[in-house]
Amino acid sequence: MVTFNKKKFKQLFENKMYSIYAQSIEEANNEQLLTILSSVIKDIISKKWIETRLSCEKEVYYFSIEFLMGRQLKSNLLNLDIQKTIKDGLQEMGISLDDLINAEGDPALGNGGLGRLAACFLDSMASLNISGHGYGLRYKYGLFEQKFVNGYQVEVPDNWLTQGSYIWETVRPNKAIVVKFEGKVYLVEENNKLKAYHKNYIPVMAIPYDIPIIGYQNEYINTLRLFKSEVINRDFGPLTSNAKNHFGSYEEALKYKYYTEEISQSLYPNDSNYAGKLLRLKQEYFLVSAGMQDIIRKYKKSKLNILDLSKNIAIHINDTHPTLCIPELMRILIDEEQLSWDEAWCITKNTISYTNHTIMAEAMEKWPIDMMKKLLPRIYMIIEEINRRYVQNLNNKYNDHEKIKRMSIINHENISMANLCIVGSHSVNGVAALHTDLLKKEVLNEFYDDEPEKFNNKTNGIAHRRWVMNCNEDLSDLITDLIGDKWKKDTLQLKELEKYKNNSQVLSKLNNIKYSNKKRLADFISKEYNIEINPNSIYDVQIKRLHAYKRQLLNVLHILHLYHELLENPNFDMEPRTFIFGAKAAPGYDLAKCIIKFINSVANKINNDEKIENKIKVVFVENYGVSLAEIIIPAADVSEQISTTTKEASGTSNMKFMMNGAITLATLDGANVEIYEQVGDENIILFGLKASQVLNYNKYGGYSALDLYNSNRYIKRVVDDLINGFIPNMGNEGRKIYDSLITYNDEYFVLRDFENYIEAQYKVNELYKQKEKWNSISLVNIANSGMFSSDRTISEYAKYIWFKGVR
Ligand code: 73E
Repeated sequence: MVTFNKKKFKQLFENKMYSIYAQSIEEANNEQLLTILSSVIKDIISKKWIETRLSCEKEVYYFSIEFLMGRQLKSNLLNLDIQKTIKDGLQEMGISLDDLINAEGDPALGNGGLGRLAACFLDSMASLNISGHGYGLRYKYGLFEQKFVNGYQVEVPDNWLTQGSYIWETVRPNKAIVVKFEGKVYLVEENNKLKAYHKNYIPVMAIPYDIPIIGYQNEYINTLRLFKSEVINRDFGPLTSNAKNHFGSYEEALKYKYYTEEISQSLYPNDSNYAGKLLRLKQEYFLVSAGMQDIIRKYKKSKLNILDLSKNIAIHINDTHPTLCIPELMRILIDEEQLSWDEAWCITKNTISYTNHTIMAEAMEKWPIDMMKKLLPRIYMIIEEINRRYVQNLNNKYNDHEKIKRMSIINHENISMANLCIVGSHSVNGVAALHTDLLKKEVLNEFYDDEPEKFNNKTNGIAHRRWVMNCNEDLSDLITDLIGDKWKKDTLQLKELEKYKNNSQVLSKLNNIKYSNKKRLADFISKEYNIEINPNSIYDVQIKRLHAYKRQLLNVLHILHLYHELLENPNFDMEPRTFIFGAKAAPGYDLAKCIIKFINSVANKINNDEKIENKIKVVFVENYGVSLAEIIIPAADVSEQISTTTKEASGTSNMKFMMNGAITLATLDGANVEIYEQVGDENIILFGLKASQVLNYNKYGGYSALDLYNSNRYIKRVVDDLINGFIPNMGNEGRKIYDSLITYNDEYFVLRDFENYIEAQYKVNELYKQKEKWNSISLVNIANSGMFSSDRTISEYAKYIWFKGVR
């Protein structure tokens, strides 16, 4: 696409090296070479980037408190279609492209699925020629780096901006925006209208850092804009008259500097949990206000009518973290654009759409009224008025005081962000069919009954370019050899692969690719962890955040079960297995940390027990993240998707594994249900309680973990291992886990599903013995994974939410 060749590239590269570092290429280290390469690429794309920014189609803005982007170099080269030119050019200068690809840092500005989804969506929007841009925060510290010390998780700060800057970003101080916190709001009547004056606020500067998002071979480049918080004037110059003078003294000045910089200092390390901290609310408003003001400023420059905002712009909020987009847009339209309440409300609702990602009660954001009032006085007034009108409307419809209390945005001492989102947007979607069903029928049922037309499902998807084409090049080439390359832009074409499901030659090629990916991972694990694993063993993988509902505990209890079987009966028939875990626990999540210690201790015992002749190996990779996923997933045979049914809204690693040919071992939870629908009974291994059974237990009780423990000797055997000293080198972690199962009656039904899980695992074992059948199932999974591309997901968002009636 770009008119440029190897010779020109080398010239550009050399010149850049001189102008930036004033040194020869030979003297540069990998970090510098990478900086130069990214800078050359930014030069190449700059014209196209500007052109995309000036496009005049309807624009989408995706607000997310997390973007888990992963490394960018390889993906950018693929999307620009310049890998070969760059690789050869570098080689002639004595530089290895692969070394540079691996030298790139992996920005961890997200916790897990939610942040990674946002990154996949950016990739798909650009690749589908949608003018869709991300707004997020430029955290100085991303998700902590995980280390294991004696099997315990230890958190180390993730100082990812080692150079002070990120190679793909462009800072735009000229586009900085002021965000106002605290102070007092005065309502003054002027010309029969109430006007709001915000005085004595604390101003915080939002500095935009732009990252190009390059579409797949379509010359389309969008922007991820991340804001950094700073003092209002870098030189501490005079403030505007409205702002409180915070630098009366040196001490005050430093306090103010701390106040501002703290906001984008670090990512909250919680996944599916809500902490309720003031700083988090500051982060949320900072993101929202900076982004919203930026959008409106640009919109006004374009001279379009503000009353037509929703025709030209769609704003999407990724979970409730950016909910304040709703009152912030109201504030701008009323206070700054002088629109009436009704006009502003209509525009706001028609512009904003919302995705719900979880039904877990502990993740639901509720902000104390007092906190909101003090931090964001004008925003609080607006929320109050939204609520007053909404409750009035409900009162006209329903004669049920309790119901109205449950539905109102403000109740007791709190503001419910989910309720505000539903009321203030035109679309509410879940992230998998089952999840959306639960929203409609259970969690948000009263809202659904009230406004059914708002609710819809958009099953998640993944960027197949990163998760197959880039991380599994051999598989990608095989697919292209078999069915041509149309699948790269239309993954439903993968279905064509199914005709090879009985073709031994193709299946053998697939097998060889899996084997070489497994070998690559074995080499990596040997080098990094000094553990030797057998590439002919079954690679059984569970990689995701550590959470009780995801049930890594079920997995490790099954490993113990196998271990006992092997010890008791040396002829016990099992294929060699390598169990691979990767998971970070939130630093304050005690039970999760106990489970990490337990898995590490089990690994240590089993890996060093010669009696079992290497039949089982357990590897817990340290510091799991995007880059590790990229080498683990292509090597996986079994994809562990074993959450307690109803708890995992969708899951997305399940889709990545499937596209790479792993066989799913799953409960019928989240998007596993849809994977099952795609492949059918023969090509997935299911177990565990159904959603209706879990809901019944939750509503009516009737489950006793203790009874199960007492009546099932296999259950008793592994549960006792938690406390009887069988696993050495444990503190009281075993006891805590034991209590969660027995004393607190096993909230996530680990023991209830245990036997069924063992049976399912036995099926895995038996199937693997029939290697050709296994490979055939693997192929069928790849062939039916097309619907799980985020291109499909984004097309649906575009068609049914963002461009409804426009395109
Ligand atoms: O099931 C996943 C889902 O695949 C869900 O748990 C996750 O979102 C993924 C993408 O849709 C999720 N993360 C959060 N809530 N749901 C969350 C909550 C609070 C802070 C950070 C993330």
